[in-house]
Amino acid sequence: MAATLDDILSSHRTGRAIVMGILNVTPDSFSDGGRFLAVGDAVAQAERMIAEGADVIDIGAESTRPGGERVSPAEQIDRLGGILPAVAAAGARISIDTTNSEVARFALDTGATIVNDVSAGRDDPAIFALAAERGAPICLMHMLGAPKTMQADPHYDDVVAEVCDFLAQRRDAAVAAGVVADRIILDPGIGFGKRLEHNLALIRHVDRVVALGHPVLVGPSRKRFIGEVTGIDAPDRRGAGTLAASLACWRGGATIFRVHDVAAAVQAFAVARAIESMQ
Ligand code: HH2
Repeated sequence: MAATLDDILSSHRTGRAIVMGILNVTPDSFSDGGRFLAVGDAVAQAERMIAEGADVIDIGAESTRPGGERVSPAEQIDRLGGILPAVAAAGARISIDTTNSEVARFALDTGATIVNDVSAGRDDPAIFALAAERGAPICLMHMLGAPKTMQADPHYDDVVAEVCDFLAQRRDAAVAAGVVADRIILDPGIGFGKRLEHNLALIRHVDRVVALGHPVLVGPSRKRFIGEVTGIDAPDRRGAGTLAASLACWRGGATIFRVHDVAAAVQAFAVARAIESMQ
């Protein structure tokens, strides 16, 4: 059974792993860019991920890959227009991966129920008021700088402490704008303005993000740090590394996993959960 909104928002207390399948309606995403731009292809991919056990489908119309170009709200809405209602009609719970309140509003009006904002409300502060008005859960992610420049020369004195401080500040800003604290999800932002050692430290110590008291989402899927550890260049061959990183995060208390390969994640968490339930 796919998770309910309550299951998702209480997952940090229950330990239930929530699998979020990625649907990028973009020409340029680093792993699946250009594959799901047509309505039929996007809906078929969403249906496949639902059948494989996805709890949420995260739909985005703007790539946030390092060096990526911005996409206007009108263009994002145009890309999402035919696809969002069709994916909603297929029975999926949808989160909208955008930093723009107009795009988020359009998505909430046409079938999305969760907002996934990789800028944590910095790109467009009106996104907080929107989430508050609709009672929509919102994911706030850490990013150093912006996608265009974030990998230029990322530096931290203490990456885990700095990411936690940032997330606590953005959480407080969202609450000040009217978002109910229980509806806030936090994400350390794997790959967003981070070198290999920063990504590994955040995964190793994700329990400190969890200690902020919110469900924690992680998105290690197929990312470059897996290639840096293993020497595997092709993103779609980084599935095993994705699972290793996801399971490490789950042991640290993160519970929401944004992945390209839903079937593999569902299988891995079923086994991990069965082991964990033994006395
Ligand atoms: N990563 C990406 C996009 N959105 N959202 C959250 N909350 N956390 C993440 O780690 C995250 C995210 C980047 O991955 P992808 O969508 O596969 O690629 P692209 O940005 O090139 O579309």
